[in-house]
This record gives sequence, C-alpha cells and structure tokens, in this order.
Amino acid sequence: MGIVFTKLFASLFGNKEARILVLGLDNAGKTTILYRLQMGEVVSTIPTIGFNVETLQYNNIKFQVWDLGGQTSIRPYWRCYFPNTQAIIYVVDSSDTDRLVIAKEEFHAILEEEELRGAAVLIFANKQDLPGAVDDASITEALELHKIKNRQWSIFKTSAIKGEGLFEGLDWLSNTLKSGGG
Ligand SMILES: Nc1nc2c(ncn2[C@@H]2O[C@H](COP(=O)(O)OP(=O)(O)OP(=O)(O)O)[C@@H](O)[C@H]2O)c(=O)[nH]1
Ligand SMILES: [Mg+2]
Repeated sequence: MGIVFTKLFASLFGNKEARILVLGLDNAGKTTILYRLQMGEVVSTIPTIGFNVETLQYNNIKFQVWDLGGQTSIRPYWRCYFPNTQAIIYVVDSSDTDRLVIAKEEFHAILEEEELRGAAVLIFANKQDLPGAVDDASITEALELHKIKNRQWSIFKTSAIKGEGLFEGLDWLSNTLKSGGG
C-alpha cells in the first residue's frame, strides 16, 4: 500500500524514478557517457572495475544510472544489478568493428535475462566522431536488432566526446518510460 501510494504520488507530480543500467563491452564509452550526461563534460576515465552510479534529473524523471565495468572477466557480475531495472542503455564502440560479434552476443544474452524482461533498451552507436566508425544502420544489422521481440527499443548515433546524440536518446527513453514502457 505504501509503495503504491508513493508511486501514485510520484506520477501525479511528474516525479517518476527509473533505475537504468549502462552496459556494453569495455572501452565502449559507458563511463564517458555517464559523466557527459551528468556534468556536461568529458572526463578522463580509467577502465571501470565495479561500477559508478549517479543520479540525473531529466524530463521530470529521476534517473539512477549505473555504469558497470565491461571487461570480459567482470561481465558475469552484471547480473547482480539486474533486479528492478526499468531500462538498459547498451553502448557500442562503432569503430571497434572486430568486436561487433561479441557485442551482439553479450547484447542478446542480456535480452534473454528473465529479470530484464520488461526493460526498455536504448542502444548508443557511440564514437561516431572516429573515422572508422560505422553508422547506426550497420550497428542495427550487426547487433541483429530486428530480432528484438516484445520490448521497446531504439538506436541513436552518439559521440560522447562531442556530446552528440546522448540527450536525443534520453528524450526517447524518458518518453518511453512515461508512457509505461520499461
Ligand atoms: N573518439 C571517441 N572516444 C570516446 C568516445 N566515448 C568514449 N571515448 C573514449 O574511449 C575510451 C574508453 O571510454 P570509457 O568511458 O572509459 O569506456 P567504458 O565503456 O566505461 O569502459 P570499461 O569501464 O572498461 O567498461 C576513453 O579513452 C574515452 O575517452 C567517443 O564518443 N568518441
Ligand atoms: Mg567504464
């Protein structure tokens, strides 16, 4: 009853809260994206061992954003963070074409997780500023996004370094969450 009332209160006053996980292979740009969104700046990062978590208020939604380390050895720990997640932001290094197959496999493993069944998925085709980057259509194909069933998803071209595409993606996510998705 208490929780129901809190949720009702929050929705009446436009104060929705959402727990978001930022996932993707190591070096994709997840931590850079988190701090670019939160502080509007490019910070210098080191590979994440564990996680960073920040709160971000955007479009009347309080996003609690968890950025997890993406190295092979620590990917198995992602699942510890799955419960109660409303959305996934999956970040791909669009210039790392050699590892798109691995990025696809990790992505589809996430989609199969029962605990993430209702979560909306926002894909960032990141590092678009790099000369070798492939576009969003190529990432859509490489990740086999057409296979996604029963879930709200969208893909955006981003450059965390230039600050491009990130808030467009967050706009889509906030609209999706407000309309009941995720
Ligand atoms: N050119 C370019 N470099 C980027 C972009 N986003 C991130 N980077 C760089 O990519 C490197 C890795 O970025 P991180 O944000 O640390 O990557 P991560 O996904 O958090 O990596 P893990 O913590 O190991 O999982 C850093 O040198 C960033 O500056 C981008 O959009 N363009
Ligand atoms: Mg990181």
